[in-house]
Amino acid sequence: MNKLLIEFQDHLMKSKKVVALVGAGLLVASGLPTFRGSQGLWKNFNMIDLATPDAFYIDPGLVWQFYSWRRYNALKAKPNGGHKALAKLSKLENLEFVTITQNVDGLLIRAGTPCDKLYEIHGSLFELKCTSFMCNYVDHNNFDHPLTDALNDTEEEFNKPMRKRTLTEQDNRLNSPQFTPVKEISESDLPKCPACNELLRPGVVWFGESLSLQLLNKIDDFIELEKVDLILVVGTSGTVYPANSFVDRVKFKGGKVAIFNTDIEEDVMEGKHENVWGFKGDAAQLLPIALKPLIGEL
Ligand code: BV8
Ligand code: ZN
Repeated sequence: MNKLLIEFQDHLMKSKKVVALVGAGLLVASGLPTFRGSQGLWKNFNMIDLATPDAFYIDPGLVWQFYSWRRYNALKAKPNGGHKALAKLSKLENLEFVTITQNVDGLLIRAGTPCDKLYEIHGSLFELKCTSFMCNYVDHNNFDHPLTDALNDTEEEFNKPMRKRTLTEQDNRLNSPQFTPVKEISESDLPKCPACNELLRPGVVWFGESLSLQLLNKIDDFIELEKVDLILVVGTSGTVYPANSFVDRVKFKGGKVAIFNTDIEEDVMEGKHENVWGFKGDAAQLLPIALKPLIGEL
């Protein structure tokens, strides 16, 4: 077991207050894509271009097909070892621990994380809310698929798998995965509010939208009132604000940082950053090992 891991586990055992900041890297082992890097695409669209109010305003049918595909795949996905390790940590009596997740797929809840220990700061794919300013209809746990007939066959990003036949060279060239073209869906065929019949939207926070102030206040209290001894930074590129600001705030108040990521800077790996550990690899594999002294076997 390497020296840095033992050092980390020593600190973990002595910690009274821990927070985790989770990103899309934790989803990879469950078969869900990250936002950046090669997987940040859906059909030929950049995911972060679709996760905006403008995209929804301009073409709600396109954005609903994207979210219908996300909902379907998140429902099909299973929590992995990383989700289960964090869920187990959040159930320990003698440790104050909360998870801040940027992910919207609900896998941490399905892994057993108590709701009062989980801050889903970017919302949830399974929350639907009305777009009308005059209406406050929200459906918090909607797992229906498809949400409307027009949104069926949004399960696959590519064409249905071709029937099996020996592929010639020519076929291969022709057979690069073709996107099922995005359908034109009129607003009347999209999910509607049962209270006022206006258009429903996914209950996620889009780029340019503010996060729930209530959640931000809870996170502020957790980080500011009493010192956090350790922040676990799991599978996040740290590009999105304000999520990325929590790490510096914990560090600023004397907390230590443990990064679990397939992509870690060399000098962090070599322990050259004071109070920062870097563990390179799949978070789904690393977390059960790193947290074992507290959570035991999964
Ligand atoms: C706000 C929900 C203010 C939707 C998401 C210019 C500069 C700086 C900031 C800004 C700017 N312009 C705009 C901003 C602010 C903007 C922002 O930060 N933009 C970024 C792109 C620059 N932020 C906002 O708009 C936020 N709101 O600031 O409001 C305001 C105040 C008042 C009034 C109005 C406005 C709202 C941001 C929320 C956006 N919504 N998701 C949806 O999911 O569809 S964010 C989206 O990206 C996902 O939630 C995702 O989780 C998140 C962050 O990405 P990561 O989780 O880090 O994932 P990523 O793919 O980036 O990285 C994966 C990582 O995992 C990598 O590091 C990789 O190495 C690693 N990895 C891969 N495999 C593994 C692994 N690690 C471990 N194991 C593996 N197997
Ligand atoms: Zn409504």
